[in-house]
Amino acid sequence: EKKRMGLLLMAYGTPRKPEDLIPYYTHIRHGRKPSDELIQDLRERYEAIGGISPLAHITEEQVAAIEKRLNEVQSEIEFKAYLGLKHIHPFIEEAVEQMHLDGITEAISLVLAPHYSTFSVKSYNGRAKQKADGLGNLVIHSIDSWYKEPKFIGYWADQLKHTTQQIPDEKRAKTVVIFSAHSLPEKILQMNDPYPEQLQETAELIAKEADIQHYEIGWQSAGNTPDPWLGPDVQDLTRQLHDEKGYTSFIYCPVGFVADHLEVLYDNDIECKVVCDELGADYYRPDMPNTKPMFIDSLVTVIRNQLAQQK
Ligand code: FEC
Repeated sequence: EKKRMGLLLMAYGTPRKPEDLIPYYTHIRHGRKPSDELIQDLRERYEAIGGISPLAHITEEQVAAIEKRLNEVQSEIEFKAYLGLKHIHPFIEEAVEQMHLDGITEAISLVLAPHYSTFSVKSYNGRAKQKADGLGNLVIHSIDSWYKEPKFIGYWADQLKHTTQQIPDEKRAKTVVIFSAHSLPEKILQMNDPYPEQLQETAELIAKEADIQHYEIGWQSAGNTPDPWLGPDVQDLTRQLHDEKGYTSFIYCPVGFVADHLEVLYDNDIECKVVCDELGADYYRPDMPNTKPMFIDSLVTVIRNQLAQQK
């Protein structure tokens, strides 16, 4: 009999229907109900991208594709994938409970976000482990970050080569790539959080492989709270780079995310595009990884490397 193992894939989660929006937003805010104004603002952003985020189905497709590929490329272990979400059903804890009910005693966990932060990956993996410890007889081996995986870097490098080819020769010298991730409160810097460094390293690796001359790091989608967030914000950065360095073509690579969702379809494709239009600059945003085979393969490799390390 083949050995059976669980594969806990965790992601942010998104409202699946309009009624989910308030409980979802309240969960993100650690139980504090958002004001009517904040709710309206969020509702309008979802409406601007077509009413509801495509993230729900993309995440499910990613989970199915990873499970399928992982069971194709090796025959030693039969993996069963479970989806656990941070802010909506099925919650991380529910996924862990289901694994336990299915008789799984050993699992690997991976978050569908490449960089480690105490605010993101640490909390996902922490919640999974806490639930597993409570249930007993279930060991979870967590993967903390996977941004360095060469096929992941290769995915974005290929995208950038493709995008660059669409830019007329005479505009190439005035083209800049902005690599970005979700902003976090600045206080993570005092905690020695590796998040900013990991984004920087991701940018360097991709730029090197795609032979990019000009690139910068930016932060996006900062929260609506009074404390300071990591900057520069991608919109401010766009204006600054245009004014100070004369760039006229901007390529946005939101490498902290792996799917089409609100933070990309609104914060990049609408907000950054508006800034570019205002400046008379050209806007480009390569395709997100979603279920592209090279991306799915990159995660399958990460999982197999983790497995090899455990032996
Ligand atoms: O529905 C969709 O299509 C978008 C889903 C979505 C993703 C996502 C990724 C990350 N977030 C991270 C951190 C924070 C922090 C706050 C925060 C707030 C929001 C709000 C929405 C939202 N996030 Fe999110 N995030 C997504 C959606 N996020 C909606 C609330 C409205 C707003 O502020 O825009 C601030 C919480 C607070 O107020 O205290 C912090 C991080 C990621 C990337 C890593 C990951 O995917 O886990 C970090 C996708």
